[in-house]
Amino acid sequence: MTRVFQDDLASGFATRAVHAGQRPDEPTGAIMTPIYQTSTYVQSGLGKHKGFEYARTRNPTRDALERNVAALEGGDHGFAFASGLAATDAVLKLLSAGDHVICGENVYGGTHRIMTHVFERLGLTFTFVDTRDSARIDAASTSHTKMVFVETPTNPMMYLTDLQAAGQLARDRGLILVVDNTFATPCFQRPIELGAEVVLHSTTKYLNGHSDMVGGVVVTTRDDVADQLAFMQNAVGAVPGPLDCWLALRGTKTLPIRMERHDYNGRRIAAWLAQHPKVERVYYPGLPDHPQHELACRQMKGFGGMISLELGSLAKARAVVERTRLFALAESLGGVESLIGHPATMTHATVPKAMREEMGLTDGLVRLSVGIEDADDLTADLDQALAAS
Ligand code: P1T
Repeated sequence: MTRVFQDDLASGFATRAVHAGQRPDEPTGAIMTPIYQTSTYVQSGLGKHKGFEYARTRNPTRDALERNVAALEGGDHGFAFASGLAATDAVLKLLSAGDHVICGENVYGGTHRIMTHVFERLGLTFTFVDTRDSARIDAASTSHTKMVFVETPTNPMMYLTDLQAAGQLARDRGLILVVDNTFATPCFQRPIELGAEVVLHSTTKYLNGHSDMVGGVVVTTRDDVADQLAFMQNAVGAVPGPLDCWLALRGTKTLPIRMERHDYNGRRIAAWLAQHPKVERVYYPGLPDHPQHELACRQMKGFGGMISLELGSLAKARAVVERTRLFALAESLGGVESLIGHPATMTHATVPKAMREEMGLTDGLVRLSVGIEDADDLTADLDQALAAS
């Protein structure tokens, strides 16, 4: 199990991003955590080792990443996994057959899929509710409910959950509140400070920030949950390799300055899109007319680079996503480069159409992951693509 270095928690966020969880390498003084590319560790005698026995169980590069992200989130323990979905898998394995989970109705399509196509078959039950209204969490709770799982802002509708209200509700009912903080990142939102006990990420996205690895991480404040996650990480084995941990760790060092730029570009492009005649609606919590803008200002320090827009039809959406040049048509998000996607046929294709439409995820919806390029170049690219729609 990887516990944060307590003294790291005393420093500011940007300092933590660069240093937390890392100390110069003992034998060499290397300032950067080495990539410990090894599967096992020599033992000097039976039961005599340096805390590392086998690399599924522990790896020093992974330890550094786990401590770093745990410190950024203000948690006590971190666990890295081979993907964001492997992290979600480990979190759901805290539960047993018969347990009930209340999940936000809008989550990443793969999150909905692992719940309904994998864990439902194994005996967990799920109720998907619109957690923009926290009273619905309360209403869905039964004597079997153990966990509340939310994304905020959601992928791709940018809906928010009031984390303080959800945290209070979860505490009152003895439920674990799990927050997927992939979109906001700890730079802009710290769910643990608002009442969550478990935070998870696809590190593939903003934490890595360079679209060059796939990974996930779970952070918790609870020692009992940490014990179970450490057990699961070792017993199931969905662990990331040391190179991927190193890439994610390199990414988190620049998280604050990247997020500042994603946020600057995101605000500018959202405001520009909002006045564009071809755009029916823009979903971005930083816009004053986002229905939860006031909540966004309260629980987030910035709004980031994720924007969704409604163009009115599949044909119009196709015209735009196939015509942008700087915005590359691709799955994923959170990298320095701008991406454009069509959630209904890409990231959320496995979510039943009726459920997609219920939450506003129409065939005309397009999602942008705004990178850190020049905002003027990005708007020019969108302008020429929208002209064709
Ligand atoms: O792709 P993976 O690292 O397994 O992460 C899954 C995941 C979890 N949570 C959120 C909020 C996500 O957005 C994702 C992955 N999302 C995409 C690949 C996407 O394009 O939306």
